[in-house]
Amino acid sequence: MDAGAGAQWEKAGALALLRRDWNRPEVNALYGLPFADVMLEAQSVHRENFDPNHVETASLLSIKTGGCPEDCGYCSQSAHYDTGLKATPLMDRADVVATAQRAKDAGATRFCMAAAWRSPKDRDLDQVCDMVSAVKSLGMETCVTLGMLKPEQAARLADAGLDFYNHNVDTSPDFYGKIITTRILQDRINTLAHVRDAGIKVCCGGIIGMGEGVEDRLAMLVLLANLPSHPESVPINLWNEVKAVPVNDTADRPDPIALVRLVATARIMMPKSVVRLSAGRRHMSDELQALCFLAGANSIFIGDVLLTTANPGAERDANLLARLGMTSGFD
Ligand code: SAM
Ligand code: DTB
Ligand code: SF4
Repeated sequence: MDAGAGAQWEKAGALALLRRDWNRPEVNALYGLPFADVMLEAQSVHRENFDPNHVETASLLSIKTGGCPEDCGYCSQSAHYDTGLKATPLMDRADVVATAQRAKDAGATRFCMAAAWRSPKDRDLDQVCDMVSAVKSLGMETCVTLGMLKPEQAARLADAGLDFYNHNVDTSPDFYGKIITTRILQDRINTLAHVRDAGIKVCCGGIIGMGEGVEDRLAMLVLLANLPSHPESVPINLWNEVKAVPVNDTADRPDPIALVRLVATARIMMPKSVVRLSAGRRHMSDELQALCFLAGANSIFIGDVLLTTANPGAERDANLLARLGMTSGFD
């Protein structure tokens, strides 16, 4: 490792500092280190902050599917594209709770409820708050992702006992307008601030493989790591194909080594955040996932489906974690 990288490690390793002043050149340099060096740094940071042999297991449920007024160019649920997805209304609380119980029995410790809304209506929020309280009483961590929130809506979710709110920045500031035109990045940042102010933990990350460059991926990490506080959870999604959405025209499956480098860089920049290898694991070999865990990824979604697209089944995941000697909610 060269002296410059060593200096960065000193800073990243001094955890009290939790740096939020990352700049692009130093992040480019970290990302571009020889593979063994960036991996060593990432693993060192990881071991200082987490059990490196443990992976968190979360489960997703789409509680309100499709018909979304936003035009996110990657998403099956946007009403702007003819993706063939059947829209369904907000689920009943009893069905959500039964699904959460099954997810818990199958090894999930966190239950994330997602709705295809630009922002929730107040009457919808009443129902979601009831779902949050009920799922929490099963002994699971709760997460919801409902689109943009007003400060009072975030406060109501906090009162219901919500643990995490997922709201992704999705990509770099420069690339944002190429994939979404119905909102701006600042809208996302405003909601993240309302969530924080309400005392809810933040889950915030993005998607790769939409045609963005490595520069965009690193700019996204800089954006995340320079937020007023690091998100407690950072999901890194590999774009899961959806037919008839604009991203098909630009999508480009990232080099697997580039994905591992990105995970390692995220781990170094946000040492105390849980980094989730989120959507797209069905496209990853066991070996690639193992490298991502070595690089500091320590959370996955389990179950056959994410929201509307496929995920590796529990059998494959449990088998992989067992071969790696990793503990999880499967145990
Ligand atoms: N409507 C809310 C929102 O956008 O915040 C919540 C649901 S939305 C489906 C949650 C996240 O899923 C998006 O921010 C995006 O990062 C991710 N996502 C959506 N479609 C995806 C896809 N095809 N592949 C990977 N990630 C995807
Ligand atoms: C996140 O970052 N990934 C999850 C969760 N947050 C809500 C969603 C992944 C969705 C993948 C596409 C689908 O299944 O529709
Ligand atoms: Fe709607 Fe969320 Fe899909 Fe965008 S990502 S279209 S906001 S459901």
